Amino acid sequence: MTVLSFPDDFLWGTATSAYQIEGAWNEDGKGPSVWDRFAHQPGRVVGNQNGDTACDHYHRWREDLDLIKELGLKAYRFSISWPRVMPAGKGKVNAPGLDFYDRLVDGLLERGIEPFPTLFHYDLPLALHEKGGWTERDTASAFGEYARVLADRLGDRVTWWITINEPQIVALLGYLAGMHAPGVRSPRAMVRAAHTLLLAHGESVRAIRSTAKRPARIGIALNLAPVHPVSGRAIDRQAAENFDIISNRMYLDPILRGAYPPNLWRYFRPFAPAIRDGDMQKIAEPIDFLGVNYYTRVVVAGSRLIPFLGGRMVKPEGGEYSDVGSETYPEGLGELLDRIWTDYHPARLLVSENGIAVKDVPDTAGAVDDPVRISYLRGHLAVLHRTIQKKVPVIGYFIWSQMDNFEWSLGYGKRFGLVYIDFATQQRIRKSSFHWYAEVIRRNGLEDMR
Ligand code: IFM
Repeated sequence: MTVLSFPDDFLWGTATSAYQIEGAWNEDGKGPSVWDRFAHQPGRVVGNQNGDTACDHYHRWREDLDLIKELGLKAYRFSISWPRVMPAGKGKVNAPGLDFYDRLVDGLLERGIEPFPTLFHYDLPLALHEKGGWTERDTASAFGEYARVLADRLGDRVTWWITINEPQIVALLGYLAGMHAPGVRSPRAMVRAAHTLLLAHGESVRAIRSTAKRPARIGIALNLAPVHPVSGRAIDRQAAENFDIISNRMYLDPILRGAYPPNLWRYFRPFAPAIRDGDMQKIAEPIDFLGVNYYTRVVVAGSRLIPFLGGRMVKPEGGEYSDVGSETYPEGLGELLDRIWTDYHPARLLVSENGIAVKDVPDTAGAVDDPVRISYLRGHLAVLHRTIQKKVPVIGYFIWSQMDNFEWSLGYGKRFGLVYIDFATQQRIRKSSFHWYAEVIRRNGLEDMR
């Protein structure tokens, strides 16, 4: 049997985020975040669930790190809760909060695993939201201060840093659609939030680089997708271009080219943010890698009745769909990475998230068999292998997620983990995909199924 081998130093990983796994929402001096408040409001999350306990990782982190070691991961991506470290978002540092991440980093290093902290994964300190949150430029400076605190404490041991996870989702779902915290619905707020998030990214790159004691490798994680028109009709193609500009290029262009896409403001003209001298330079502060979170492609049908985007997303018939309704489309990962490499040439690329929600259920013996997830992951890894063969510099691959967790407004019902969590007992069960991935890592590759 032939094996599709990956580069020797390839970073095999998994990813999680603080609010989705930690719990301990009000322990040891942690301040509230926008997600604590949002999830406590009735009707915001399916079944009125919240992240108060989640996977209780704050207390069970040793057991979780042991599972990570057993899996054989080279790297583990987690996020740091800003309000756990700085309860009001700026000013006072909460020592027990910072100590938790210090222990986590040491725990990973002791087990031979490279820590990949993400500084912001949606849980903005509530105190900053009350001063305008991401619509307020000061939040970017506060983020820079927070990044400096982390780099000062962890930068003697951490090499790899991810500044912000999916600014698009924060802007679109948090400030335009109101489906995520803080639940705002305003195009003006969305555009301002996007600009502040990008500024915050730039501020934190500078802060980490100038503070960390060891040379830092810094990137950002963007959720990106190839956008396909449903047909060759001009109206569909135009709608696909609109979607591409608003979801992909609005973030890629400023970070990697130092300018917003030329026709972006035709969508947002009345709401364009005030861009000050030096902003674009700050946003384009050189990064060491671009993190790509890829789940599916987007297929768009044009419509004259839909203002602004000029179209809507459609589900192509005959596709396979996950438990959150996204199409399984592995080819899209290759198309996306090729395009980013050709158009933007970032220093390195990293698949910072890839995974699938499956309705996993333990059998009568308590085992969880998830062949659909294995097939999804295998398909994407085969495409990734081909991409790397073409000399696109992809340095690692992180599965979302290490364990089942709180899937934001969809609650605990949507399971993405390699480890099954029984949320009533907090029992951890290794799924078949866990054993499969351990084998991929052990072999540094996967069997060629063609
Ligand atoms: O759970 C999320 C994660 O927080 C960000 N990226 C997508 C995942 C799955 O929806």
